[in-house]
Amino acid sequence: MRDKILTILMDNKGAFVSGEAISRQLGVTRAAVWKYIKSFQEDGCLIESIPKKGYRLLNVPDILDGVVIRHGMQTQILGNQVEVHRCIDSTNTRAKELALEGAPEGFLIIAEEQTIGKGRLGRHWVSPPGVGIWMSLVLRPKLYPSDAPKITLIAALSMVEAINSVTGLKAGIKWPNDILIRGRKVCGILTEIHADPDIIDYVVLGIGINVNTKQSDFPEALRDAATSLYIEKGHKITRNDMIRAVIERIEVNYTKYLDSRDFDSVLSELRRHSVTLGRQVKVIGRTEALEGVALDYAEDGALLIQTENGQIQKVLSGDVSIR
Ligand code: BT5
Repeated sequence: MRDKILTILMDNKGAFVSGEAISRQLGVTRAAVWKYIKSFQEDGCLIESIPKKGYRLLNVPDILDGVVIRHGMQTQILGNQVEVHRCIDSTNTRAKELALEGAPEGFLIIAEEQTIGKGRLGRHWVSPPGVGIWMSLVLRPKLYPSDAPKITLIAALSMVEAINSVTGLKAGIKWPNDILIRGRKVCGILTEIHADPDIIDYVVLGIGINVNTKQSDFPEALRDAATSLYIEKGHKITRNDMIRAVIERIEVNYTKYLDSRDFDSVLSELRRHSVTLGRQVKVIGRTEALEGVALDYAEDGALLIQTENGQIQKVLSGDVSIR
């Protein structure tokens, strides 16, 4: 009921809707409608209430909310179901739990705060309350497990596009999973998969974005390496809008790839937004470290490094530092 009433108010944002019309449409008493309106106001919604005219929604606070995110979202599959947490260990952990229980493709889990936010290889992802987007999507692509890294790259491309469309800022991709602005990390992606030998069962696509984080919200050790959209833009960004834009871009790029299986066009976009290619880099992989020039991407999205002796080496995963 809460969600339905909020949807009616948002459909009519800026205009009055009478309590009677809402109660008639939803088959509840006017007293019940009033109770919900009061609770929205307590949550920070600016709602005018005038006798004989009704209720007028003027502003919704930037508290993460499934109804607000889904309102006006242009997607078919992704984000049809949204689970929002005030505080959780990790949205990726929760997404894996839900995926194992059969959650459908597109199920979205978001949290205001994570206590055990995860990076790759057991690293910690700093996820303070109220200022970021910590979210995970359950995906079920019909792909070979070896194609999973492509999902990370498609998400990275979608992130750069969404940041640009919402803020006008130009972000770049540091292969494979970092989004940088002015050389500082604004977003990280953690893709985890569960698969049989020849087919993916599910992918959990975890995305962390520093949105309204102030410099002082970052732990000291991260202050030089991390940034946020707020720091770069100079004003706050509405997280609910940003989430909608990210999900929309992922759906476009993800379904386009799955339908066409044309990864080359993803690669050409990735090249345009890369901050890695053409640079002298050091890559620390699972088993070895390499230094050289990041030449290009291979057709599967791996990184091609030309080492000092002229050899070209293919790196499937690793941490890149730009020299
Ligand atoms: C990543 O790992 O960049 C993947 C981060 C994914 C986070 C999302 S949040 C929603 C979902 N649920 C989760 O539990 N995780 C995902 P990696 O490339 O390993 O980078 C980790 C490193 O980034 C850390 O060791 C720090 O140096 C740095 N770092 C940690 N928190 C950061 C932050 N908030 N902003 C920028 N850098 C950060």
